[in-house]
Amino acid sequence: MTNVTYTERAANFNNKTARKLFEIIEHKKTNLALALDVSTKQEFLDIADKVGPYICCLKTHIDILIDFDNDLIEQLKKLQIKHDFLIFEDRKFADIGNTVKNQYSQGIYRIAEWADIINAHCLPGEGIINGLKEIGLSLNRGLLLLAEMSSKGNLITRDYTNSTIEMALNHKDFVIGFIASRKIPINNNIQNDFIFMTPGVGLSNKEDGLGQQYRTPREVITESKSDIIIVGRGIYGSGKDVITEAKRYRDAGWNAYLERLK
Ligand code: 5FU
Repeated sequence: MTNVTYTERAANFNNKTARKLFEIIEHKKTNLALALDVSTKQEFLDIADKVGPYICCLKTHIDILIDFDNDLIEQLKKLQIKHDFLIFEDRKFADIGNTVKNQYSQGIYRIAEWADIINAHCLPGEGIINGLKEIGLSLNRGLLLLAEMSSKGNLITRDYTNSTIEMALNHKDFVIGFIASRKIPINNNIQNDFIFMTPGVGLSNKEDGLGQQYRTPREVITESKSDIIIVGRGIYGSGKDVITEAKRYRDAGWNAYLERLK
């Protein structure tokens, strides 16, 4: 089944963050996540405020910021309330359970305190999910597993993807979905119980010269049936007005979804 609405999908989840994400998508009519990979606090907050009305989720790489401080998080939380979006720290945890648990909750970033969603590679084994879950589950956070990547020549194989899905099935309370290029079929339509978020989305370029590969919102949402497009430089990297570009991707993503529903 591919013509299920976002609202209908929300009912498949017990996880509060997943339900909230679908609510926001339907309410704001946007399946666009902004990947805000800029290096100063001022630029970060400025773009987040401008683009906030058009996104369901703001994806961060908090360690890119050269002037990170606790005030940034306070300001970000205010923008989150003002514009109603979830925050996804794209930390890509990839270590043993005990280490990721500390990386998630401690250090200068204290990611668990402000990120609704985080992600992880399953390479180390299931302990990575257990470690993150010890911190995140009671906070109603959600975890995405990296089932596929957008970059050219990445080493993820079909078997690796399948093993990642197996691990997700054991932790449906905390694992809310996947980073993947498509909605990956799982037996008994279980794929509808997971959110699929896809990076490597662009309307102008096909690649970035450093391995990133871009597909259009239509390819990702209509053809590959993913749920959410993640767009970074397509919005803030062209020198054009970020609001205009955000609306362009919002419209392209939503129209691609409506086309899929037909
Ligand atoms: F897991 C992944 C992946 O497979 N590809 C990605 O591009 C994550 N990303 C992130 O999405 C990457 O780290 C960037 O933050 C973002 C894409 O940004 P772009 O500017 O749209 O290329």
